[in-house]
Amino acid sequence: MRYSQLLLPTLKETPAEAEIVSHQLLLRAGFIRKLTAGIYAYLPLGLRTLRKIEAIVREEMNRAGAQELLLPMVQPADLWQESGRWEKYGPELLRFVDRHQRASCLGPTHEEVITDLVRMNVHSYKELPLNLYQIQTKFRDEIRPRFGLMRGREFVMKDGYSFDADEAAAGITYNKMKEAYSRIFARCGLSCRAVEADTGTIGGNFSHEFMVLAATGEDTIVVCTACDYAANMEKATCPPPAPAATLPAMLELERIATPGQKTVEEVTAFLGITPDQLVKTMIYLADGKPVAALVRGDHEVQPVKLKNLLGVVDVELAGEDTIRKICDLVPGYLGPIGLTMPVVADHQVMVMANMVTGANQEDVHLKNVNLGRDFTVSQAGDLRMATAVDSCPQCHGRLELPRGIEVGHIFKLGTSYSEALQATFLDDHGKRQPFVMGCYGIGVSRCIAAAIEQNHDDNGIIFPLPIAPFQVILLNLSPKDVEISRGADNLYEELTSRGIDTLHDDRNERPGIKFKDADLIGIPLRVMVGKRFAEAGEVEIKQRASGDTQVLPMAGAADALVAMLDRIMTGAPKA
Ligand code: 9G3
Repeated sequence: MRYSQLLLPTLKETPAEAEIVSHQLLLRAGFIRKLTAGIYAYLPLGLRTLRKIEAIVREEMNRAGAQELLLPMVQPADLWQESGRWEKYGPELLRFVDRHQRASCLGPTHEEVITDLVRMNVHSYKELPLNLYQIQTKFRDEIRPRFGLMRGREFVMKDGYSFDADEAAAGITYNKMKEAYSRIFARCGLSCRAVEADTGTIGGNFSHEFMVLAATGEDTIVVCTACDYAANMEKATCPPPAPAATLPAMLELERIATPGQKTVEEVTAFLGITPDQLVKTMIYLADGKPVAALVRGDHEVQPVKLKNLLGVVDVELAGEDTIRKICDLVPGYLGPIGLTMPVVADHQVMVMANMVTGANQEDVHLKNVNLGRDFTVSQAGDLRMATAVDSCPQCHGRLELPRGIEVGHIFKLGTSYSEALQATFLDDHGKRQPFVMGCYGIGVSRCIAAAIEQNHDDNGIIFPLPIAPFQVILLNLSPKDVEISRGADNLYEELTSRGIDTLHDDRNERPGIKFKDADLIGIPLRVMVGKRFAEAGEVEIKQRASGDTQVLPMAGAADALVAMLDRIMTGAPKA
């Protein structure tokens, strides 16, 4: 490809609306352009990168025995009414009616569609196991799309769905997918970790997320330094405390004036206590109804754990005006005594004695509050975020809490969809059974952003070779010089004939511009043809990732580049 004919509108300045580095660099490097909120066009280099990731996904999915199909983007409401999800989703599900007034939606995922297809076309256990996938544009009407390809409204997903005769077979399929995912992300040059994850709204009870470790990741994961334990913070279990041998004697309840002291820091400093002697009362609206959640002063509520414990669909922290108007309470001085709403407590609170809490009165706290005597709880459980001082629930080793970008999520679905849609097959005893399903997603477009978050420097993107839009960028540093240009053209022809993806920067621009653009778009290998070629018949090769450069005769350049590419690729996980 010749740069002079390419639509590659690089930018010097960072667009203001781009907050994270991958969004900034994708815009500056001319890979994407925004059409409207959360919806992007892929320009030629963006598309080449997308296609390279798709190719790796396809190879590994096919190797794992899955077969590719393509499902419609527009879906009829009646399948979602049959599964009971039509009412379950809010405005994130983009609904519309067609010209015949048929209720429809743009596909955010395809469980209903694929289950309908299989119930119509698969009838016997002899046809199982069946693993179907597609790579397709999804639409989810995010309320606040941002971060470019990281959280768009329209995005490319590989979504796979498996159908097995029983749980055991479904478990084998799940593990095959887990292995395939690890290979996919490794081959994409992404440092990725599979972590136990909450299943969210999809149902089922078992899932893993694939997290690309990056400081700008939206998720926090809990990783053990001593064993293979790894879980999303929403799922990571905090072991219940060892029951205290003997609880200290209950002291007399005391009211204490704490004027203007609201936060944990203020109250502990004011009273000369440590956070683990304080109990925080956090008020949430669980499916709209107020609930008080109690955690120790040095802990934080994990909302997904609270949601799962309460068995509700949605929990959100009550704002100050809700606390005042609806609950008739005082933010900053909340406590568990005398509440009319249900009170749930984290395990750690259940073993505390003589705790400090708010008094549910402005400027007042209580000392020596004791469970049982002064208040009761309706439920106790693991409600809190894990911390770096907790020990691993699996081996008691030391934990780390890195941030990650979710690029994949696989689920054991069980029979929730096959039962809802009466999708059954005849088993080997001629008995009708619901398919045991699994579903497997990869955010293909999000992988581009994740790769950049994990591989960049101040000069721009540093693409892992397997997903780079080109393998080599060839710079003609003296486009006005006929001999040097001929040298560059010949090398370009030779590299291309050797099957090397080469971008030939033949523009009438001075070298500095070409160096900056080459670094910005992050092509792994740069080869320069300039004065050195005219004087000594030599070219210079520079590696984007390491910065290593070498000079060698034009004659051996193509062989050397082929060898370097093989070395880098063999360094990468096998194809
Ligand atoms: C919706 C909307 C948003 C959604 C869903 C449905 C997420 C929804 C979960 C999944 C589960 C798996 C197959 C590929 C892997 C992920 N957001 N999910 O079901 F209507 Cl608006 O999509 N689906």
